[in-house]
Amino acid sequence: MLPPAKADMLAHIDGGGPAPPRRAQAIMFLFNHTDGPQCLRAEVVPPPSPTYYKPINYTKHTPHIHIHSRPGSTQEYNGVDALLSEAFKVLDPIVAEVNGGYRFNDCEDKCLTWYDSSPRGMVRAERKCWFAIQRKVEGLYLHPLGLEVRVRGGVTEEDYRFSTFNPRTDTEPHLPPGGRPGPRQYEPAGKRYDVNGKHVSWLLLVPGSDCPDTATYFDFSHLWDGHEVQINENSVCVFEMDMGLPLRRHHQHHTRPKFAASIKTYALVVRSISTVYNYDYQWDHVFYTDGTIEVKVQAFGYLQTVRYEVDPYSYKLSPDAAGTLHDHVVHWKVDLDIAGQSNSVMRSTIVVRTYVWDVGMKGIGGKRLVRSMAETEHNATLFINPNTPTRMAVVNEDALNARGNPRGYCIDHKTFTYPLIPDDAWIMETANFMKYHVAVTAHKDDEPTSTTIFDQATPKEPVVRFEDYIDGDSVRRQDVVAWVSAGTWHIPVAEDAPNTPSTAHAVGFVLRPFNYFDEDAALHTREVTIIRNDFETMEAAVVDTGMMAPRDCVPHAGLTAHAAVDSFDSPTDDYK
Ligand SMILES: [Cu+2]
Repeated sequence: MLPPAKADMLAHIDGGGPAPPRRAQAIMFLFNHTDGPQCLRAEVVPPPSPTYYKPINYTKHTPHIHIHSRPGSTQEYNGVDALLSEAFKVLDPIVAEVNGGYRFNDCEDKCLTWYDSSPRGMVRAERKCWFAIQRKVEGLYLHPLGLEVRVRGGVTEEDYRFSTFNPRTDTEPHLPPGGRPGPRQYEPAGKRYDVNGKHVSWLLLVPGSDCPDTATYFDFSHLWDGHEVQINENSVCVFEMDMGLPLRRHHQHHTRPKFAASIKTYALVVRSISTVYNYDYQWDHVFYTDGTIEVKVQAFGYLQTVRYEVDPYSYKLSPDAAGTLHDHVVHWKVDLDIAGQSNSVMRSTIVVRTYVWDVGMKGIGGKRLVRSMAETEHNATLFINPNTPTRMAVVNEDALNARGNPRGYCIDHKTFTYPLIPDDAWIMETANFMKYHVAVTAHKDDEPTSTTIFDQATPKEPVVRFEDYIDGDSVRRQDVVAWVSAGTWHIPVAEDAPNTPSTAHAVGFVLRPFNYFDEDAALHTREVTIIRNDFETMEAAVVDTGMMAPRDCVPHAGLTAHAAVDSFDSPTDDYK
């Protein structure tokens, strides 16, 4: 799909105009093009049975993409396999001798295999790449052979168990009493969101392990590395979730009027998981009832390891393998339209001012806010610095909330990293987005993405350098786009085998209402529980908020509203 121009889309969604025609994009690998071999991005017209194409040229992208920038394909992998097979006719006897009989050719149950790596070159006319040789066992990513093969004594079959998911049986299992199953989520009165085609609506103010049992699944289709449409079934899921903590709460118990109030945190989650060779990335978009949108990616899967050599580079996490130090940095394009498209970038920085009366008194000074609007793309960037805490928000200066402040949404990082490598390192030619925790640019349909699929093949000569988008356009009362990078440093340890734990490897940010509403938007749901104490009778009562009572099938375990009422103090009111 080639998305329509933003103006055409808004004319349809907001203006009631005709739906923009569906557009299709094809990426063609033209080995014998008259202008030289190349990858050509083109709009193919008319869908669904196109008869001609129009090349797509983005202003800041290089117009000619070399054929060597194409991603790998099954056909090419078959070629690599054949080449390696040829090479191992010589290598197999040596390798088998030092690796317990594992060989590439004629191997039966002790086979070697290889996996792909990136980049496939450095510059555009280059295509050469390392392929790591592994033992072909479950969890092969933890079984590097290493380029310099060392004899370190035999490796027995049992030693391969560490890289599998098989439950360990040689120690006492950690079982709950009676082997009881864990808590399950259920929807006592059915689903509260509607799915209509690709449009999901939730609240409107009126099977499995990847996603909860109650989720709704969508398929994803693509046309890559083949001539038939490939359908990835159930690859995106939508579900509503009880986050298990209050969104807001207070219990006023020691003064009149006594009350307890709490808003439940329900969230609608849109989730997809992509497995890229050894790693699995879970992409979550979490929508909360107070208008907050959480965006996060969690990493799971097998580490790409190297042969363990010496200490300073890594920790050892298997008999042979070292977990290599690496970063996970993700870049998002966030197109916020706050009360229309005329938006600005507002910075709120906390500064400490020392007052006259603080001198000589070890005063802590007073915290103040310094607010400013960015004029151009050059000063609409955010580099997170704990010494100058700053919230950056996209706001509409001409749309004020009831308190007189510009309505906006701020970008709140959950995690962030710094590149650590020098600015002129080769990877920074394509990954320079890592430097900017936020960069806001004027919206252009001509600037669709910050990298392209070709750039991992030619990192020194990428099709697009993200920094070129930051070229001085005005971002004051403009349609703007926020580019957000969030990452984490991964220091692999023993517990990363066999699999990287998701609990520590989440990266992301939160889009939070920043004076966008006049008050907490969650109060406009009915998910509020309020228990008030009547002054005269001193009886506690649950206020009816109009929500349907839980169905009978709800187990009466945990703290129900009735249990909360019982927990109220006795009628004796000690406080005046
Ligand atoms: Cu990692």
